[in-house]
Amino acid sequence: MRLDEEKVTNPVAVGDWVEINLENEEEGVIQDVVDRSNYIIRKSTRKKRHSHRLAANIDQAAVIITLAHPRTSLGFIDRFLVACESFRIPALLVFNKADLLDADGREYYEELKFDYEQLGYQVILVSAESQEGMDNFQELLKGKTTLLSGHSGVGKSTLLNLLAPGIDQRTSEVSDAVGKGTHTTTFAEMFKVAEDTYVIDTPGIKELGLWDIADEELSHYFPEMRKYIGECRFNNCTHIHEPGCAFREAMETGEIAPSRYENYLSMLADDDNRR
Ligand SMILES: Nc1nc2c(ncn2[C@@H]2O[C@H](COP(=O)(O)OP(=O)(O)OP(=O)(O)O)[C@@H](O)[C@H]2O)c(=O)[nH]1
Ligand SMILES: [Mg+2]
Ligand SMILES: [Zn+2]
Repeated sequence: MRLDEEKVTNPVAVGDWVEINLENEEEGVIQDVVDRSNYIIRKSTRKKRHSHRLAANIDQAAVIITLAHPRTSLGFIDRFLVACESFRIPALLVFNKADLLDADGREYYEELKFDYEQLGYQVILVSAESQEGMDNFQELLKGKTTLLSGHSGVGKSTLLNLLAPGIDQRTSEVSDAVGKGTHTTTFAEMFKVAEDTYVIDTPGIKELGLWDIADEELSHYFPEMRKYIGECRFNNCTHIHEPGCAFREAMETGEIAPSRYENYLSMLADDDNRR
């Protein structure tokens, strides 16, 4: 496979269907990749101006989130959702480590659940430790191919291990000192967890560099902003500081959450992460 024309670091990704010439019973050479129904792509962390395919041909993407040990920021969640919107892949928010939440933590989770459900996303709370919510999770996975993504240490592999006997993905503890995972999973791999049900475990990511989204396109990937597109006083409004901006007005009346608007602005400012 030629790499240089495409500027991707991996020409073939987990989930791809390929044509292969078998040389013997165990080895062969990939000749071609069958057209993908979809894929998720991000900015490569290793090579400038290159992208990296996370996975192809998936039905949904689950972002595994923890409010602590390690902490997942709203900025990360919103970036992930924008990426999924831009690839038209349904996203699922899975908050793990419910067992570590105190009453305030649960309340904060409920607030986030309400906010993100308003936007049309499914949100669940699980614990690989106490197995709370695992039935729910399993139900949402049934009959689909699901990508698991999120920071290192949030419990992607631990959750996967619970989904089917025989899966034995390595897991390891979050460092006490810095509260971060140790990048235990090193490559993406797909597992069958039930009939017609596949789950892709992936290495933890620090941040998700958005790929190839133009400034004027970005708001299209915020469901709550879509209806205000074209409503600003100036038709070239960047929604940053212009008078008569419908986005800012919607934020002041509570139709757009301040954190979502701020994350929108930070994605706009973060030019390098998108081009
Ligand atoms: N308390 C608690 N700990 C959990 C839970 N789920 C996972 N863990 C722990 O979190 C640590 C990290 O879990 P992993 O499954 O290795 O995390 P990962 O997301 O696969 O991390 P990478 O492979 O590095 O991306 C392990 O020590 C798990 O035992 C949970 O629900 N509650
Ligand atoms: Mg892992
Ligand atoms: Zn505007």
